[in-house]
Amino acid sequence: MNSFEANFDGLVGPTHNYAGLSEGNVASKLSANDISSPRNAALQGINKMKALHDLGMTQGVFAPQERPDIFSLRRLGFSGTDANVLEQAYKVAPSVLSACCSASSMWTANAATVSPSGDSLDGKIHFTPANLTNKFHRSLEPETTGNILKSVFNDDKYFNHHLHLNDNDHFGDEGAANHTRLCGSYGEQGVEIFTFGKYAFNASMPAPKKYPARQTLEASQAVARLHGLSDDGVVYVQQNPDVIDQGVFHNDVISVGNQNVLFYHEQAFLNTDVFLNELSEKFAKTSSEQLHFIKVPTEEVSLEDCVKTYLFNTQIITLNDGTMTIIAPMHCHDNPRVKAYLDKLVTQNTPIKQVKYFDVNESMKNGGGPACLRLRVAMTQQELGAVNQNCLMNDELYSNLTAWVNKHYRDSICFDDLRDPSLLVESRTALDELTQLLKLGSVYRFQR
Ligand code: SUG
Repeated sequence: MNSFEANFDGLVGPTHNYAGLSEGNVASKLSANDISSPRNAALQGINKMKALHDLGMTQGVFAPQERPDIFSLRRLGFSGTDANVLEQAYKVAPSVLSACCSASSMWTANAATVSPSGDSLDGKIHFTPANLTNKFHRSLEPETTGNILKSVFNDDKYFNHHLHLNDNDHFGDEGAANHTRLCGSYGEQGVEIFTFGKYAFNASMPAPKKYPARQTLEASQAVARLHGLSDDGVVYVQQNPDVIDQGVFHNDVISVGNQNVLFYHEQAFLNTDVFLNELSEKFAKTSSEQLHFIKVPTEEVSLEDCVKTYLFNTQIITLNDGTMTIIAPMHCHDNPRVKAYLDKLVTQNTPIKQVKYFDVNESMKNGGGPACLRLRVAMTQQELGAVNQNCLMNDELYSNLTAWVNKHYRDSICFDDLRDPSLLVESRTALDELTQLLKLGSVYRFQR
């Protein structure tokens, strides 16, 4: 295969905890203040990466961010030694402390939007880190995300890196969580689907009423401009505001695409017919493959079941034999209606032929399924050759990462642990070692 899709999964960081930080994300709110296991969370993620590698996929590893984010706490007025900073924040602003300790960068679907070289005017792969402005804890991520992306994709002959969009709700951008791409073969021009939650400059247009729309149309348009995408290579579609109000905070909780397949819930979009017509027309200009629109009706799987099981936060991957496999969380297996749907799906006339279930429960409890954990980068062999090879999963990296987690990560964390200065030291020691393992250079502030 000359072109393919690589998945870069976010490694869960050493401070992984449940802080209930994400209004609009049902699982995050439900798990607030539960005790987390950073070690299990990281191992679950690494095991998923290894399993995809074993399936013959190109699998990358994306480093976590430094947390506690002492630099942000100092910026917000806490001072003294690092231990004083943590203690003061714990006493007077516990919510700020939790936010500055979140390991949320593990959900790399939100790290950036990536456009492959087949789509861009200059023939390079484009990366724009997401500004994640809607949630304070996530808005701390883009700068370091940019550093890590530049270190992994470090060759300007092939890769073009942009600055994240302006940090303002008008340009709220959640990266690949609201972006999917249909194509014939991965290396050819495809059609990029940008899903948005609201219009930034027109309050009279439809928008959710209860929960925030995290992505604006204007942000999506800016990313498409930066990436040099042609009008024929882009479709914008608004997410149904009612589903956002029912807990579908990102589009990848309600639809997912791969090559010639779009798998979506019937309530996912506004003006679905107009959207699918435009998509079909544009797709037909780029590929002669037959398009498969797999629509899941509410009567078969309710919206509530989608949000609980993350049926659509699954990865659809193309194996080397050309068939597609769904990578699903165990929650889909354990829900009889969703399991029955998936059992039926693999017998039908679509490219999807099997489902594999994974335990990513530590991530699911914060609203992140298998697809949230990965950033997709469609690329050619040549482009892969220009990637930092130390970040690509193989048997050796798997055992090194497993040993690294077992050496540095705690078994459990609760809110009170976040003020512990030794957690900061442990976390920095671990990340410093990781940057050597992955040969990333000094991507963190504490290293500069
Ligand atoms: O941004 N949860 C993340 C989950 C992101 C899922 N990503 C995608 N759907 N692509 C979020 O809401 C919860 C953190 C906490 O509550 O401790 C959190 O940030």
